Amino acid sequence: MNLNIREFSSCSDGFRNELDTLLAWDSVSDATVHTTVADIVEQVRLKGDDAVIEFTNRFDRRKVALSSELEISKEEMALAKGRVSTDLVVSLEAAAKRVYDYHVRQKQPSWQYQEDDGTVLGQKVTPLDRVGVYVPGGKAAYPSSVLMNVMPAKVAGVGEIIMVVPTPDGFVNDIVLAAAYIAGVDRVFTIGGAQAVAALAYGTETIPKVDKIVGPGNIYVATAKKMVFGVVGIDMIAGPSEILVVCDGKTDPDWIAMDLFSQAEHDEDAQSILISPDLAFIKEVRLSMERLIETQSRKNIIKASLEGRGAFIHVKDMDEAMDIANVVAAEHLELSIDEPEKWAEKIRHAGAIFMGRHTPEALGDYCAGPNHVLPTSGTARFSSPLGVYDFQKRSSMIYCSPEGASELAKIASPLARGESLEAHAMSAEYRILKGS
Ligand code: HSO
Ligand code: ZN
Repeated sequence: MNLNIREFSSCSDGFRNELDTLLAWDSVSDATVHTTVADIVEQVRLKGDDAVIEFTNRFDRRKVALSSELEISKEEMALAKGRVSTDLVVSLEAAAKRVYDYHVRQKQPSWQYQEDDGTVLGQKVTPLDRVGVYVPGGKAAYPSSVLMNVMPAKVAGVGEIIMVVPTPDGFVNDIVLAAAYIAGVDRVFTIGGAQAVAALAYGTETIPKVDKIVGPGNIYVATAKKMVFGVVGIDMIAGPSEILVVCDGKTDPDWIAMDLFSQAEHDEDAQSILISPDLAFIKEVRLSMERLIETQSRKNIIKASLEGRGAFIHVKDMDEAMDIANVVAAEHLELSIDEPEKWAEKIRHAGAIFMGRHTPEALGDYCAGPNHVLPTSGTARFSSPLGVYDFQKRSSMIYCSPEGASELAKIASPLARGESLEAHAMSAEYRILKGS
């Protein structure tokens, strides 16, 4: 199949403009969606379960009468797991364990230090009490995402994990429930869309109010998450998946073609880019893609994604490849090159870095251990993969000794008076030890 994928050269005039156009992505700014979502959120906030049931019946074409029908029990989850093939359960369990083991290393303990006069300062780290995990239904229902969202919360010690997953037409995804069971989700509700986000944010008679909502969703879910931010915490607003492969031309072109496909098959808006200093290699990868796409069950999505947002970029050398990779700040960056450790030192912006020729993104998506919930659309410039730290919060701790308080008060008092805050000044001055 002929694939009409853009090709750029970094030395051409206007390359930077072309790159900016290629990378441009407007995530959540649709005004009509905004109005619709605002209405749904408001109704759920005011009417609770009644509104959730009404929207669920309307949007998911269900016939729920009682709110109790919205919950899936632990027993039902276990039964769903029983219906999933043994191979798949074994893989889910192995992946869950690896993801858990990786995230355990991220857990941050409380810390403190003592000053010479006995004053103790520190930070107390506490897991969130209750978290909501949004799992999309339909075409992007990924059991692997259940593991990736839930395991770090588990490691952090979150008190209760509530999962919401829409079941359009009543269709329940057994693999998603099996993953939830394996990951240790506490409660599951079959609701989705903006109504699920609002229910988690404000709580209803049936759906418990959570402290933070994580997990990917469509534009309605993303808009609702933005809207309830502040009432609850949210993880991030994820854009379409992206991969940037940097290859020196020495990897099998079929491997690179399939790595690019693996992102492109997610959806038509996904972005797959190859950067190489080897023009002949770019040609070979193009040929591999044109041959291999015929074998792909999702070839229409792959084609649309590659032709819409994909690109080949020819660069003069590896230094320039790294510079461009930093501009792209891709969600996934594959360094399919010699000495990836050396080159990775130059990378400042990427959600996840896949090192060497034997580390395709797909392994990270499922089971290597690191999280696959990653910053997209260039947000790797300022944000990080989902992790245990997203489910922990910190409180400052200050414990003054009498001597310490006395010395601090001498610093605080003039500062307070400088701000004309007399009560502050006096509160501090009361602690100054007599004769000091
Ligand atoms: N690549 C996706 C995650 C995923 N892949 C789930 C397969 N399943 C995140 O960008
Ligand atoms: Zn993926």
